[in-house]
Amino acid sequence: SNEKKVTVVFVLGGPGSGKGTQCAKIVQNFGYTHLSAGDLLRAEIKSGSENGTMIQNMIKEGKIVPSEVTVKLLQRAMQESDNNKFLIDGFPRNEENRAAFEEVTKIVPEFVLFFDCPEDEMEKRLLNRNQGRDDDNIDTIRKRFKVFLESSLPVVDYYSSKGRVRKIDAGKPAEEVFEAVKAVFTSTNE
Ligand code: UP5
Ligand code: MG
Repeated sequence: SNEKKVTVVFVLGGPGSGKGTQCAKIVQNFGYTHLSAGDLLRAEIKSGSENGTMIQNMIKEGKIVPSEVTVKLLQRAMQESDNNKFLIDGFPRNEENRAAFEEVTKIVPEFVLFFDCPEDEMEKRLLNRNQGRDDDNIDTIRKRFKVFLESSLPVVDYYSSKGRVRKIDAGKPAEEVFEAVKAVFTSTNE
């Protein structure tokens, strides 16, 4: 039902910082359900929804889809799940996203896992990914980096000022990054 008590961790970091990779490991070890906002939006395009073309165009330009759309997808995914622990990956991406999620769901995140990675490393990873994503070309990648710096980092700063951010050095090999992630999820004073 709507009244289900849930635990949410926001997983933030630049494009290619390793959010999806690390979330898969967290799922295996800590019993969370992984909800990638980007994956939900890409599934919405594929499903042929009336918003599909708008979403596709925004992703191609590295722009942030209106909160109304993304919050609904996240809320539906949480309601349809039997779990009550969620990793929300790649959301909120701007102040509007953050405020809308809070207003609609009344959920406050337990903490924010922030993957801090140098831009040249992220660029290298994205150009090597080769999974046919429309936005993994150098023009769109540059736009994604710009939006991340201008719109998404301020959200990290907001949670930082509330003492909610757990920052991870994400420029290392995935297994080493996960050692630091594990320490966050096993520490008692979250
Ligand atoms: N890789 C991962 N970790 C590595 C490591 N430690 N060392 C070496 N390589 C590593 O990783 C990227 C690549 O790097 C992979 O090939 C991986 O094997 C390798 P991944 O784990 O996929 O990184 P991730 O941070 O998830 O990168 P992603 O590209 O998914 O991040 P974005 O934030 O750009 O993408 P997302 O899907 O979240 O959003 C895409 C677009 O959707 C946005 O630009 C926006 O237009 C739209 N969107 C919204 O509008 N609103 C939302 O709320 C969400 C998305
Ligand atoms: Mg991802």
